[in-house]
Amino acid sequence: MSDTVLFDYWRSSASYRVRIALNMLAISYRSVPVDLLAGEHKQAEHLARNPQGLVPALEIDGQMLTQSLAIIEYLSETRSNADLLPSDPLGRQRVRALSYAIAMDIHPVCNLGVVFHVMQQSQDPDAARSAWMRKFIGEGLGAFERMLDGPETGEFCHGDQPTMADLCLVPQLYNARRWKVDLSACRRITAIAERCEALPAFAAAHPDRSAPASN
Ligand SMILES: N[C@@H](CCC(=O)N[C@@H](CS)C(=O)NCC(=O)O)C(=O)O
Repeated sequence: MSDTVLFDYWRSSASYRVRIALNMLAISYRSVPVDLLAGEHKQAEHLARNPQGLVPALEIDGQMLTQSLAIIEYLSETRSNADLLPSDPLGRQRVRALSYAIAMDIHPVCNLGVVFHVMQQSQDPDAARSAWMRKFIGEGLGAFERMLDGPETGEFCHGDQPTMADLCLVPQLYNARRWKVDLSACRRITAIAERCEALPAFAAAHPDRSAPASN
């Protein structure tokens, strides 16, 4: 069997999602850092892995895969021990809706390239970045909290075991804390995240576990 290699960046939330999935499915892998701050993701070596110039990229089963949610769904479909998506269509729809609310609505507007652009337009780049992050993460997680207001929510976002939605939520919450987003109205989110963070697969994927020594 070929080596599984994750090309990632320690603080990338899309990479963090995939690290959790690999850990949950007990897939051993090697991590190759792609330094976003040094622009390595836009260099030819990484563009050959992912023409979008984004992380993560996962080399597995002799293929190079991109897009974190598509990777998670692939792993779910090909690994017999995987149950990251529910077996019923309505359950899958809900887990995807929760996942997309983060990965397609909150995450893209808070991406490095977007935020650097916002900073360039401002006289006070750091303040502009903090205000931007707090607005979009705060509003997005507020909506996510309301999406969890239903009987399908259990110990985790959907039922009583972690699904792809939890794999999206925990990295997004890491970012929310980093930017000091007010989470006082997000009780369900914080309780679910606490349960997730206690699980070894989530703990081992935390950015602090792969942070470079200088951080
Ligand atoms: N939809 C993609 C998003 C990937 C993505 O945006 N990755 C970020 C890090 S979390 C990145 O590479 N950003 C580099 C940039 O914005 O220049 C996925 O889920 O894999």
